[in-house]
Amino acid sequence: MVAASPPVVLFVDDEPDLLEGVRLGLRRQPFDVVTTTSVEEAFRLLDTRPVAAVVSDERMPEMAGSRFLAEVRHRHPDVERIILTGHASTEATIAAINDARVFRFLTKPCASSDLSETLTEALAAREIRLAGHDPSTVERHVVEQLEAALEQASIVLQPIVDANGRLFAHECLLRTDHEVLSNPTQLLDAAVRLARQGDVDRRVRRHAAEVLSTSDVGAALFVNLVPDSLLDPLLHSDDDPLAPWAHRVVLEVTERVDLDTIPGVDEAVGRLRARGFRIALDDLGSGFSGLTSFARLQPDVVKFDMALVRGVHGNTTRGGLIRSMTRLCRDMGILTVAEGVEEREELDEVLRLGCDLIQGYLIGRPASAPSTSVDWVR
Ligand code: G
Ligand code: MN
Repeated sequence: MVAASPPVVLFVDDEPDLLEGVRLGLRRQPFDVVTTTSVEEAFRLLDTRPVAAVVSDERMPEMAGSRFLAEVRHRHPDVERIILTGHASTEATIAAINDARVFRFLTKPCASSDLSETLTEALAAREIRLAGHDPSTVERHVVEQLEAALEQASIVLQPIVDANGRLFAHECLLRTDHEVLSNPTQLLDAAVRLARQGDVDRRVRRHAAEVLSTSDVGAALFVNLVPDSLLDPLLHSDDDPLAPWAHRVVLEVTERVDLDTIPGVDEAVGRLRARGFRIALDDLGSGFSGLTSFARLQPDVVKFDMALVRGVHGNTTRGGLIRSMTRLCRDMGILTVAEGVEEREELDEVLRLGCDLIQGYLIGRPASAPSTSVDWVR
């Protein structure tokens, strides 16, 4: 067997003297130290070399270290992150923990022994974390398949109408006809396995922005996000493709994921709202963390899962749940959507129960272009 090459640790700091000290202090450690004074160069190195951990200064001329590390987390989720700073402001600390999820927050001056101890721990933690799903051990062709599927993935649009049958909005849905990853669920599963969900969502947001700039979709466009993407630094910046359209975008977060597993989610949702985005709780009633997520997100829109809508006209429990939720939502100024409406009876019943908006095959199927008229059968 060929011995594995030592892990690479990248140091980013605008003080060349500090970097020189680090190189000296760590020269006997079982990892390769690479240094740079520039964030731009750091990204280039990360793209071209198999870096295992990044240690970054907080105050740098190009961008805050915590922001840089948050970006590293999204572009290279398997790279361990550590902050080394002389000025630990509360704001920087919060960003380092919530957005960059650093392994450790070190303060200057930091002894070489502390530094090497921290790095040893970080690299060991990384080994354990990757043992389950290390992209380098995943067969190369899975990565290639994901990339090919992502490349040719597109979005389709499904109309959402109001109680009078007027077009209100569309929901963006991912589509793929890749030969292996042939449906969105397979594509998303592969993305999760390779820690690339963020890439999928970014791609959808790019398509969504294109749709908004070229077609009439109604008052709003609903865009699904995996909950982790709520923390994507790009989404919180003016560079996100959806940034100019925020006031017309409703970000859908599914109740199927426990928000407790995403630290800092409340604060992130608050910042997204401040940017103009509205938040929808998707799939409510599918039987996961529903009411907990409801209280947590305080959504602008609630979407009842099709499991709740199916056969609602003949089921008093489902009907009762929808009735009380629509009442509560109305009192709280939250819009309600009934999803997956397929039958005329379901439509009549959800409207009677007070749903504001309707989506489903009965109204319109997902299609590559937005609907200009809908099949309204009242
Ligand atoms: O989780 P979310 O609600 O975003 O999922 C929407 C999915 O439901 C899409 O894949 C869409 O094609 C599908 N869908 C939309 N309307 C209907 C419907 O009326 N019936 C069924 N069975 N599926 C639907
Ligand atoms: Mn949805």
